[in-house]
Amino acid sequence: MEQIQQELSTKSTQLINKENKYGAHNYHPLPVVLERGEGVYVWDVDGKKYFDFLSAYSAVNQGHCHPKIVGAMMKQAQALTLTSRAFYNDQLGNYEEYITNYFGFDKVLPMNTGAEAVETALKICRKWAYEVKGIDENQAQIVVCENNFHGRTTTIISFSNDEGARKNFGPYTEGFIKIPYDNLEALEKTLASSKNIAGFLVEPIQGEAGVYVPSEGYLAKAKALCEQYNVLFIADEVQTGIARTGKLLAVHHEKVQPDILILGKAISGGVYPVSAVLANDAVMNVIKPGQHGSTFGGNPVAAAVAVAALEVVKEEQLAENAERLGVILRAGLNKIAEKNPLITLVRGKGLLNAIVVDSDEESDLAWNICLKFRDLGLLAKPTHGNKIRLAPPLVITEEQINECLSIIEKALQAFV
Ligand code: IF1
Repeated sequence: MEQIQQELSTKSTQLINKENKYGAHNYHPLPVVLERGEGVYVWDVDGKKYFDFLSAYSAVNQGHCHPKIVGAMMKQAQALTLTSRAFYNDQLGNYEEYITNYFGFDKVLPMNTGAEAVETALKICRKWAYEVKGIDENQAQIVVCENNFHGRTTTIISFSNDEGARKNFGPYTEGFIKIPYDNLEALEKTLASSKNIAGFLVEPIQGEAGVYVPSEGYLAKAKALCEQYNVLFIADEVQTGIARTGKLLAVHHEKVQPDILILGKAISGGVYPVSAVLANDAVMNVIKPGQHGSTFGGNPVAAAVAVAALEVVKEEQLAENAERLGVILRAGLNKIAEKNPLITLVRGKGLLNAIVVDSDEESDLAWNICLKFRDLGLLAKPTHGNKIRLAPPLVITEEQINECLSIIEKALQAFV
């Protein structure tokens, strides 16, 4: 473990060292120890206040510890937390009706984490391929994009091209074809190449890869190609969904309705693990009793929390806020970039943004910039070396955006 920054308090250092001693080393967190969150702010164990510009990777879109969502969790947690799906409960049906109407699908299959929802979507797609499209058993292929991030299970990392995510986790799951992102020619060529193509799994914006926004029209044309070749268009909106990019879903920027929609993270406002797979009956009804599920999937607390979290998105017009403030944030970042050569690119949609800093991917410049952000009261983290994701909770105000732009400008000055 590298030398922890000197300026950390004894309390922080002790807690970091405890994690290092007793916890698996599967993360490399920024050296800050948090103990409280409220709205756009988090506080460390020494009482220092920060703007949260990561939002737990777009899970706390509604702001930390939103009172309505926490209230829904506490109320349900004192009534009934878990029955398993061996029995019915009084929360699930209402949630299922609410979320299917909310996103415009016939049915939802409730799960817990984003990766579980992605796995669920892949299983539904394959089953549909054999039982509806008529592909020969075990021959189904699903098209995915290079530089994808869909989670950390063995099947999902099997189609990752990030060596760090897949090395020495083999043998890998078969049945996936990788094509370049934002490349319709490659997609059409692949769809036309075989009768065994079952689905196309895509992030409407590639988050982990560094907030890659595809060309205008890519998603709509990709969906049209999938229709033409009878292939399911599967949108992974775990990170881009729930108002993050300025629309309820990122695919809504192009008026696309996926065949399978994958949601997670901010469905619960970061209060509880909730994920969901939505589809219409022609696809979802391939799943019969006993063929898929999970102990906590659709539990009463998750159902109550998710309804509250989705209500907040509409009540507080979070998509509209993200759209408006994203424009202001990117304009401010571009203004800083005009004077500071360190920023080579600003990109994003709504309040899912990133700056690319002038260094190669191996450099620790972005990491050091994030340490400086931290010292000035803003928390962000690099993604893939030289990109810094800037994604505050969607409840942020214009005044707070401007305050954060000043912090970002001041921090970057220290590196020129
Ligand atoms: C971590 C990354 C982001 C996701 C998309 C599925 C999942 C994710 C588009 C799986 C999860 C999280 C995982 C989290 C950090 C974060 C992340 F850096 F790992 F890649 F956001 F970009 N589809 N993304 O972004 O959902 O199983 O995690 O609930 O620390 O691994 P999950």
